[in-house]
Amino acid sequence: MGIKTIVEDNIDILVAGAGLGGTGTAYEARHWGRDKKIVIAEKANINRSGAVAQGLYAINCYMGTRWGENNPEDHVRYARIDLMGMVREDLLFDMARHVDSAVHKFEEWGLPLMRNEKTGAYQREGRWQIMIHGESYKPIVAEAATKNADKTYNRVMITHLLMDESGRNRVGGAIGFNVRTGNCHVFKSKTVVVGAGGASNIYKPRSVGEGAGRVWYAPWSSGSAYALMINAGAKMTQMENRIVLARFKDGYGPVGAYFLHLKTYTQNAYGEEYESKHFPALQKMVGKEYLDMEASHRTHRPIPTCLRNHAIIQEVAAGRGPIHMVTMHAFQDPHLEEVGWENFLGMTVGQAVLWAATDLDPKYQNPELTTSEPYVMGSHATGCGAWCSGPADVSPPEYQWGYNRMMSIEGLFGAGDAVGGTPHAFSSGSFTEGRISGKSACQYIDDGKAEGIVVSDSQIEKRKAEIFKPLETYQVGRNEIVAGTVSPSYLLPHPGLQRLQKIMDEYCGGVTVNYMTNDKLLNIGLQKLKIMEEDLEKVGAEDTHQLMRAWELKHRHRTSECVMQHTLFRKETRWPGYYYRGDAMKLDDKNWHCLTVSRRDPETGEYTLEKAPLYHLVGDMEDKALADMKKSEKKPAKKAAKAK
Ligand code: SFD
Ligand code: AMP
Repeated sequence: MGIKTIVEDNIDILVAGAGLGGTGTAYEARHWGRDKKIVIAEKANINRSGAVAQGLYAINCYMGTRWGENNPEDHVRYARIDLMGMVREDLLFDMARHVDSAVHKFEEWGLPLMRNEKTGAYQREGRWQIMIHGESYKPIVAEAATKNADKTYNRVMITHLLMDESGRNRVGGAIGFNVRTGNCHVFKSKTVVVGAGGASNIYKPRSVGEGAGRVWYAPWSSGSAYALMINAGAKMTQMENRIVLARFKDGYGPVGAYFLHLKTYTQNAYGEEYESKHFPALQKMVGKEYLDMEASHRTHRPIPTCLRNHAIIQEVAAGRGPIHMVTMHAFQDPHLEEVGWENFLGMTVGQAVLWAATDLDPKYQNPELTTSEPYVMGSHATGCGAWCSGPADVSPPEYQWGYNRMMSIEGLFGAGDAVGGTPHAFSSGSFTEGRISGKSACQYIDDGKAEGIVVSDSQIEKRKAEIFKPLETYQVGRNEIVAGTVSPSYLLPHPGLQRLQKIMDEYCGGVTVNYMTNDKLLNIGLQKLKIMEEDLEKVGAEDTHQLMRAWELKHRHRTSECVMQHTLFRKETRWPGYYYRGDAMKLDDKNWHCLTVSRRDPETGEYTLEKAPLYHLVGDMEDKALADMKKSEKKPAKKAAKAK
C-alpha cells in the first residue's frame, strides 16, 4: 500500500490517550514498574490535549481529609444522590480515598492552588471543589507523564485495539496512524490503558452554522475510548446516562464557580424563582427518596444535577424563558467580579470573549443560561464507560474479577471517562484512576498474566487496510466529479457527522425534541444507525487530517449505537433533565434499581444487555462533615449580626 509502518514492540504498558487519566497512568506505572517499558500514544500533543487543554479554574474532586473536611464515604453518598442512586460505589470509594494525594502532587509540580488565608487550607469553591490558577494544568501533568514514559508518540490516533490470538480473551496492543505524516503505528503491548476521553458532538449541538465547534466538552473528544473498547468486545455500563449541562448561553461557560463561590442564583425571564414550582410534580415522577426538599434544606443535600436541569427545561417550555443567572449582585463586589471573569479566562476563554464582544457586562446585566445538548462521558455528573473490576478490599464478587480497573478483557484497563459508574471524578479523580490502573497493570504483568500473547501479521495487515481505506475511497471517487464535496461514491466526514448528530438528536433525546424519546423512536434510530454503518464503509478522506476525522466519526457512531441500545434497554426515566422515555415517564425502582451492562459481539455486531446488581456499600446516615459544615456556617452569620 506504500504506507510506512512503525512497530513499537515489547511494550509493557501502552497508554492510549493521555489526558488526565492517561497522564496519571504513565506517572504511577513508573513507580511500580521501574523496569517496565511505558509508551504513550496520543492523538494530539500531550501538552495541550484533551478536555483540560485550555486549563481549568477549579479541581472539582478533593476530599480535604488532611484539613478534616470530608471522608471518601461522604463523597460516595454525594455522587450517589446526584446520580439518582446509580453509581459503582466500590470504584468511587477507591478513587475518593486516593484523590487527595494526586492533588498534593499537582501542587508539588507547580500548579498554583489558591489558599484560604485564614485557615491555610485550599480555597474552597464548594464542598468538593477547590480553586486553582489552572491555565497550565495540562502541561504540568503532561510533564510528569512524559518524564516517566519511555516514549511519547504525539499525533498518533489509535483506531483499534489489537487482540491476543492465543485463545484467551486478552488484549495484545493497539494500532493507529500519525495524523500528520500518515505513517501506520503498531504497538505490541502486554497491557493497554485506555484514556481516550469522552464524547462531544455526537448529538446535534445548539451551536450550529457560524457557532459550530463551540461546545461545552472538548470538541475533539470523539468517543474513541468507548469505540475502542466496544469494538473489542469489552462490557460497558451506564451508557444511557448521557449528561446535559446547564451552561451560560452560547459560550457554554460552566456554572459551578458562579453557583458555589459567587453564590449567584437563577430566575426566570420575569425575575421569579421557578425551581420549587416544578418540584411537586417532579417528586411524583421520581419519588420522595430522590427529591425531598425538606430534607435537602435540613441537611444541605444538593438537588441532583439532572433535576435542576429539569426545572429549567420545564420553565422554558412553559413560556417563561430565558433563564437568567443573577450575577448583578455578586459582581458589585470587586473580588467576586474578578473571580467571575478569571474563572472563564482560565478555563473557557470563549465565554469571556463572547460577553466582551456582545457588550454583556454581568455587573449590569444578568446573562442567560441554557441546557446543553447531551454529552457522553464518565467523569462529570455522569458515569458512562467500561464495566471494570474493583479493588479487592472493597468490591463484592460481581464487581471484582482480578485486577483493579481491568475490564472484561484481560490486560485492558481504563481511566477517567473510559471507566463506567464513577461520576464526579473530574480532572483529579480521572488522574487518580489513571494511577490506580497503572499500578494494577504492573501487578498483572508481574503476576505473569501477560505471557504468550500472539498478535499475527495478518491481524495487523487487516487493520492497516481498514485504517487507510478512506484515503483510497476518496482518491478513486474523486475522479468521478468536478467538485470535491459531493460524490456518488463517497461520504465525507463532516456531512457524515451532521447525519449522525441529526439521528441522535431526533431519535435519542437531543435538544430539538426537548430530550424526549421512546421505544419506537429508539428502534427507528437504531435502524438508521445500522444503515449509516454501511455507508461508513464508503467514508472518503482527502488527506491524513480528514482520515482522522473519518475515524473520529466512526468512533462517535459506535459510541452512539451503544448509547441508543442502553437507552432502549432501561425502560424508565431515571434522570429527568438528562432525557425522558415518553413511554416510561416515571423512575421505576422496582424494576430498574440496577446498573445496566452491555456487550457487543465483535463478530456479529449484536448487543447483549443485562441488569447488574447495584450495591450500596456506604451507609445512608448523614455524614459528620455535613454536620460540621452546618455548624461553621452558623458562626459567621452570628459574627455578621454582631458587626451590624
Ligand atoms: O467546570 C486519543 N472538567 C473539569 N474537571 C475539574 O476537575 N474541574 C473543572 O472545573 C472541570 N470543568 C470542566 C471540565 C472539562 C471541560 C472541557 C470544561 C470544564 C470546559 C472535566 C475534566 O476535564 C475531565 O473530567 C477529565 O479531563 C477527564 O479525563 P480523561 O483522561 O478521561 O479525558 P481527557 O482529559 O479528555 O483526555 C483524553 C485524551 O485522549 C486523547 N485521545 N489519543 C489517541 N488515540 C485516540 N483515538 C484518542 N482519542 C482521544 C485526547 O487527545 C486526550 O489527550 S467544569 O465544567 O466542571
Ligand atoms: P459545573 O461548573 O457546572 O461543571 O460544576 C462544577 C462543580 O460544581 C461540579 O462539582 C458540580 O456538581 C457543582 N455544581 C454546579 N452547580 C451546582 C449547584 N447549583 N449546586 C451544587 N453544586 C453545583
